[in-house]
Amino acid sequence: MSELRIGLVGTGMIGRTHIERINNRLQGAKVIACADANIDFCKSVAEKYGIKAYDKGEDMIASDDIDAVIVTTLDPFHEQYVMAAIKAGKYVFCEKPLAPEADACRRIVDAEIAGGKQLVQVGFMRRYDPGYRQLKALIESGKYGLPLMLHCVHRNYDAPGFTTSMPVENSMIHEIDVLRWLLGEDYATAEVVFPKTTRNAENGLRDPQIMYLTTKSGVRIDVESFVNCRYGYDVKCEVVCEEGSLNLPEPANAMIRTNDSRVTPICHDWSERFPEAYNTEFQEWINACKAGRVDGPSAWDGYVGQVTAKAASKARDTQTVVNIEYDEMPDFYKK
Ligand code: ISE
Repeated sequence: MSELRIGLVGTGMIGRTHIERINNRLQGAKVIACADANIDFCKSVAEKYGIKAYDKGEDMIASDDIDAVIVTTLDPFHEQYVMAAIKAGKYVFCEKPLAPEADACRRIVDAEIAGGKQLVQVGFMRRYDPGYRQLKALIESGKYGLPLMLHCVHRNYDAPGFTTSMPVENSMIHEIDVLRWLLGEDYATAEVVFPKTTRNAENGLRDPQIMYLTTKSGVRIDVESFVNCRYGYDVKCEVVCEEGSLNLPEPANAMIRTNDSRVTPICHDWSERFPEAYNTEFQEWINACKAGRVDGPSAWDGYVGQVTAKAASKARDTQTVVNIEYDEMPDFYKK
């Protein structure tokens, strides 16, 4: 296959950044069509990029012109388009979460297994960030002993429209996935506590929140989510091992001396903080599709992430520690 022909469904902000990235910066693929229920907007996006517009995602996915699919619709619509791609036997990249409910993720897993071929990748892009990759290599080197505790922070400048469930299900879902990948093990329990709420939180949102996870082997993790921190986008991760502490690198920004101060700017949002992760994520996905395999976060990872997020949500709503129960991992996903 010379160039992978991609159809993208859901032309919102993240979908458009993926078209831009694939068509203008990456190698070996082009987004050649897009679909959106809002057909007028979809047509304007298609015109901008010189690609074809469809009003029905399913028609685009079934078309012989399309080799692979990207799903960037609103979360509740992910399942239907991922299922359509599985039915058509096409590789499909679905933005996180795979689906808002764990049952829907399990249905996708079952459909993929029934189809007999791994096709689904979930957009957990932190696994592609060079800093997290360094942390994983350091942990796996064994030089610092076993990880014992992780202290993590995930702050957004603001988060208009956020409700109390979203810090877990929309923001810390990234930590849920990337920390499980870093440590190579599943979680056992979840708890979520509320510090004092900021006066910048609107409509009853509880912000900040602290999520505690323990892994099956007993590693203890705390993740602070503060979605209205009002100073920028800040992500931290410290892995405390038996003989060393491993810290996620900060993006390298030049220090400026100005106005009687030394200032090192930090990012404003995720698109500034993780551009390299997105580039690598999509380049590797394109390469893998062309080589006929999935090597990124799988539908199973999407299912595990959602089961964990739901347990953490239950822990938050009941203010108890919740045991996390996963189905047994099917052989299909064992590497
Ligand atoms: C958003 O959906 C993301 O994926 C960002 O990485 C996260 O920081 C933000 O809180 C989410 O709303």
